[in-house]
Amino acid sequence: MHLSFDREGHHFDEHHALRWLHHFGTQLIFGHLLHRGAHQLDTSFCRFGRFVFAASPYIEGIQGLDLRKFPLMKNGRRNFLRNSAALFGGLGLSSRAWGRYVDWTNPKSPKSSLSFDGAPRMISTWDHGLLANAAGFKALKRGGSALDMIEAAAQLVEADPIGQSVGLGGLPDRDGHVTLDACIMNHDGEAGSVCFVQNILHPLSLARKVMEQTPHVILAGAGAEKFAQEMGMESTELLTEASRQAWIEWRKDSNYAPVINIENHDTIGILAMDDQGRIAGGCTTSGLAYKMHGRIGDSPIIGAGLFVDGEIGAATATGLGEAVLKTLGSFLVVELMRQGKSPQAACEEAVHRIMRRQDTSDLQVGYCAMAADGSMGAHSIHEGFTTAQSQENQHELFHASFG
Ligand code: SD4
Repeated sequence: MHLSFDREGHHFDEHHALRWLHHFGTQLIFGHLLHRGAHQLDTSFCRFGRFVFAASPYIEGIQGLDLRKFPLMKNGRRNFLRNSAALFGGLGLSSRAWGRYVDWTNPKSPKSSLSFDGAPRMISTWDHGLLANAAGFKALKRGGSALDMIEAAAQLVEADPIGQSVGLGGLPDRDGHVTLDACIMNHDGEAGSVCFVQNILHPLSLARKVMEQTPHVILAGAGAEKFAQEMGMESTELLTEASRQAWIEWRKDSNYAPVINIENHDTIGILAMDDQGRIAGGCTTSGLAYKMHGRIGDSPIIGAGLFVDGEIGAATATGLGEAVLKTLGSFLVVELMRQGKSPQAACEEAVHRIMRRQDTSDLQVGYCAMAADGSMGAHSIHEGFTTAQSQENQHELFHASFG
């Protein structure tokens, strides 16, 4: 498959126009442009956003809609954020008017308002988790399982050319290659993973095929790509012009220094519980920008970037993969839950394990977890890590506790 892009790396066929509408609706829904925190869907703007979001599937066939002409989106994400903030400011809406801010670092702030009642739920890393969770719930509505929720959520973010840390449009390694890592696990502890794969639009789906259709757990590099071809997955150019330009700029100094919390938008780790109480998890990323060619992070490593034990719970990680790998972080979180810790306490302990062992002043790691009773938690080394927590009609963005 060949995709074409404009100068900013945007691809505007109907599919992508549709995703932009989803995106726009979601921006309006959650108002996360204005400040970090959680927002409930109870203002008229949010209702309008929900309308846009809900309506977008019905205009799936639109031809040639060029959202670049839409004033809020004219000059890419940063200006979209700025313009949106200006618009909302001009309308006299303060960030408080959007809803409730939940700050886990303040003991007086309410914790997640999601209490277990047998209802399906999701938790995903970073702001893009909100949109991903919504796609996950759509998959559930179509009769899908927790695994289908994970795959649908991941696919949405993987196909987004704007995000430069997952799938299409991901920032390349130092040699200019976009290389992807992803894994998936189900309730029964079955696992599949692909690492160091190129030209695959949906690496998490490929990981699922490894899990379901091979006797193996991990396929890497050319072997994984060959398997993708056998599975009918087309080869896709993932390096957008925007990411290529960023790489060219980086090469002037060639200074390898991972920027943490970049644009508050990073690798996506997703945990889902379906209506039968089955937990599944997935993690997908283009890894750290300008890494050495061949570098594999924590995200595709079972137990590091992701771990699921249907009886106990699940955890996923984001941040500097090397630190997560050395402590097998997600496995650690689940094992701490097995010992009786809440998801929140387990994430805190796993973060502290890293902090006790190395200087973390320039290093971010965040964990989020879901226990088998549906409770959730998240914690990171530094401020800035957000998680999206969702039930069917309730999506909230949480600013994780840290330190
Ligand atoms: C990696 N853990 O490749 C990934 C990157 C990431 O937030 O999650 N960044 O190391």
